[in-house]
Amino acid sequence: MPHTLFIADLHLSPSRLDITDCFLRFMAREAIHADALYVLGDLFEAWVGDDDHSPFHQQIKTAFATLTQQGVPVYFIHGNRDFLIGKRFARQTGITLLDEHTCIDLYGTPTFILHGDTLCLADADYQAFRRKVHQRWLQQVFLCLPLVLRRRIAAKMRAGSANANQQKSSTIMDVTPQEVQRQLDKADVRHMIHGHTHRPHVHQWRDQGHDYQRIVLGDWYQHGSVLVCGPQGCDLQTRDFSNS
Ligand code: LP5
Ligand code: MN
Repeated sequence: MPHTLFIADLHLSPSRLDITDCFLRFMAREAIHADALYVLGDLFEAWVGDDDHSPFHQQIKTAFATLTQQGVPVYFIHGNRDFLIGKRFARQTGITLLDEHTCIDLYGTPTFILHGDTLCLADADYQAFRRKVHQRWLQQVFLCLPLVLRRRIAAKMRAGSANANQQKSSTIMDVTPQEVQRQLDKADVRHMIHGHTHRPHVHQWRDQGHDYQRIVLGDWYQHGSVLVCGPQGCDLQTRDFSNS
């Protein structure tokens, strides 16, 4: 059966080899049979530049390169942890980097795909942080710093973020419904797929006589989260970390 796979928010790091193993199994045994694989951001816990060639990153890059060399197209949308993944990474792995907001034809259904952070407008502190770190000049300056310093800054940001998140309500950290509708209307589509909020769910609603659907991918923390879409629709599934 033809099918396309979507994943997001794996937050891969050497400190969680259970997640890494599950991901590598997924790539070798499942993704290989798909029409395409879409990674909707936050593949890595933090990405500080394409020149970070640690053995861990090399292993992940090899998994993508193997998949694309075998003819499975891989598309990637940046998340808030790995927005510095660049052209060099894309060249080395054969993946295609997509715009932060992209419309695809999913077996005849126009579908809007994104990481999901731009939907969280109630989180004003995050949106201000995002505007800062998305400035091109600041990114260029950051990328000129020595790797060890970049890693240290990223760790500080991660700690600052974890700390800030403890003070935020769950409503603030979820999507803003009006923004979901606004982005769908702007793109003139009724289906959306995203990650970021770590609240896996298939939302369905009706507005002005039209049916809408928003699928939220889960994060890979206690288990993997994989969306399998085919001509008949989409199925949000989980993958066990301990399956060998
Ligand atoms: O990521 P997560 O799930 O914890 O929370 C996100 C938002 N947080 C972030 C920050 C990232 O986690 C940090 C990633 C580092 C990337 C690599 C470095 C690249 C640097 C490039 C520089 C040009 O995105 C969080 C949201 C949450 O999602 C839910 O939507 O709430 O937003 C924040 O936490 C933002 C805070 O509210 C304010 C910022 C705190 C950061 C403190 C920075 C201190 C850095 C000092 C450096 C010298
Ligand atoms: Mn995210």
